[in-house]
Amino acid sequence: MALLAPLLLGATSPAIPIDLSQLGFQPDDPKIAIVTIGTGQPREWLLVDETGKTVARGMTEVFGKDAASGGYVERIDFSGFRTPGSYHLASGSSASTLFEIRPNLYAPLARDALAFFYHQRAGVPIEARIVGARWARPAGHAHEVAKCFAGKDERDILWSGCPYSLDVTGGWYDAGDHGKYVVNGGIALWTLLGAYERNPGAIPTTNGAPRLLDEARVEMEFLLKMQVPDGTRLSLPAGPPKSLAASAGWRSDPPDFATLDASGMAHQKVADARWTALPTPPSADTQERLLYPPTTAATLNLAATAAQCARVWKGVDDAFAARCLAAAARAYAAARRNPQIYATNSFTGSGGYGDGDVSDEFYWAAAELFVTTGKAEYRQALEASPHFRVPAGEPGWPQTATLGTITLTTRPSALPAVEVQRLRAMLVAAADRFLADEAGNGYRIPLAHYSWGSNGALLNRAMVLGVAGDLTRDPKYRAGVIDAVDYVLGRNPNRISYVSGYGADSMQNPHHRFWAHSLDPALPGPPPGVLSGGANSTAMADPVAMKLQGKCAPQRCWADDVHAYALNEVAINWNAPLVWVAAWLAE
Ligand code: 9MR
Repeated sequence: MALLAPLLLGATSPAIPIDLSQLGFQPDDPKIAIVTIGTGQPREWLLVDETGKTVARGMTEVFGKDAASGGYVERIDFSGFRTPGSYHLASGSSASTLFEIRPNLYAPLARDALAFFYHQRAGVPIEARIVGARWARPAGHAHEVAKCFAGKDERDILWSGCPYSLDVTGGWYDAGDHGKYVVNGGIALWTLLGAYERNPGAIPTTNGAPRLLDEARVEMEFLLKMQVPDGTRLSLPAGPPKSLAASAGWRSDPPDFATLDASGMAHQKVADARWTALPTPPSADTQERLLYPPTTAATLNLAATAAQCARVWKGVDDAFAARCLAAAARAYAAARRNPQIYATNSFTGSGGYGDGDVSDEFYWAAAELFVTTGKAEYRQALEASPHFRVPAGEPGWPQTATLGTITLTTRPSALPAVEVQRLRAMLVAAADRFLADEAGNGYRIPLAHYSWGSNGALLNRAMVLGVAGDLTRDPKYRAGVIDAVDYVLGRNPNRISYVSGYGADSMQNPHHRFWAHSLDPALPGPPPGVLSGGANSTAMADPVAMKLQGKCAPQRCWADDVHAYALNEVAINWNAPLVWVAAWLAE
């Protein structure tokens, strides 16, 4: 006690922190903390309760020099200690802040992570009675009737537009910007609906906050509005990009335009004609809103989620389910008719979400449609897809095959049991590969690369680990999910909880046009439960990231700065797996 007192009170030189989840730990879960002042030899650690009594002790495990964090890493594993209470860890001159061991840690996180989607809603006021006065705001883009982009784009490509306007009011803003993108809306919606399909009671909401299904419906209704009316012929770049060089990817010059039947396709996005300044509350956006050309990828995002909608709302709202099914079938047929209409990276004012390989979107849509309808047409298509055989990978907006495989392996369908078993083994193998990545970094997380939205990637991996846990009942997958969530909540070399409002030191200044308190004190910071994109050492596009480039170890390439859009933006496709994973952990 006497020995530890100075550390606790900070009476001497400040102790070097011990990094751990700032939310704490559940009694029966693994409990890992990281010490970064290394001697090369295992050292004693102490777990100390609030009265100063040492309640557990052990020796650190030396990992050593860690390229991912740039530090010298030792681990404290106190998983065996299960008594609820408040504690801190100490080892040599290192100490942690106070943290809790207690049951039922994750339900509030799941609820707040879901509330993010309500905050991001377009077209409706965000009400004080639900979010509190601080985060209430008037509706943004309340009557969004948009025309198609027409004229010359940034690369001097001439677009002829379309003969209609669409009322696309509603849905969720994608991120810190006010774009509404069908690619990305799709995966985010699928993930929320997946949490619901897995456990309809997963997230009990309180205080009038929207229920999971009601929140998901907001985006589904929007995606349906983005569908091209029947009988529409449009001039679109059709076919593969002119340069097939892999390095050029979807950024290469588009192919020649052709006039084709675009009925049933989905527009890629509706967004501002020009980037708006920071901050711009949604209701203060005066930019023209435009529909951007339909793409095969967007069309398949609509087909997949509308097919999922058709089974989720069956028995809940049959008319809506039927509307979804019809839209899904139309979208899928439109994508088959126009299989190579890719987004071009040539419009300012919004993000690209360009994807030059839609084979995975085709597989995903076919899988969702097959599980919903049992139709042979969809079964043949998914079985003929390479994604039915190749190893499953990390889900993401450009890589949606694993979403289809999750649906095929966790929802009842007419797929033969032997195929379901084979696909389950494929998913479990993917989970095992993610777990294998833990050995490669000192903080022991199931991730090996830190690109734009790395926290979202990590949580998508955690979702796959959760599915593997469901399929196998092997506790190692829950341990992997905890590793991922602990990292996001503070067990990282930035010593930050990347989830606003969760932990003593949490993200405060996301790249967001409304939660931009650091730019305008009249605006709020982020509400609780919002996930920062996270460390990014590979696509350091923003001015803050550029300054860090070459100077940070991958996990440290991050800053809590409103201008750091490549490091500290928030997005629906990143918060969605946070919802999924927190709900899974809360069970
Ligand atoms: O999440 C997207 C990431 O994978 C891309 O590398 C990046 C650059 O194209 O764009 C990210 O998505 C952004 C989108 O384009 C616009 N809204 C904000 C998104 C998150 O930063």
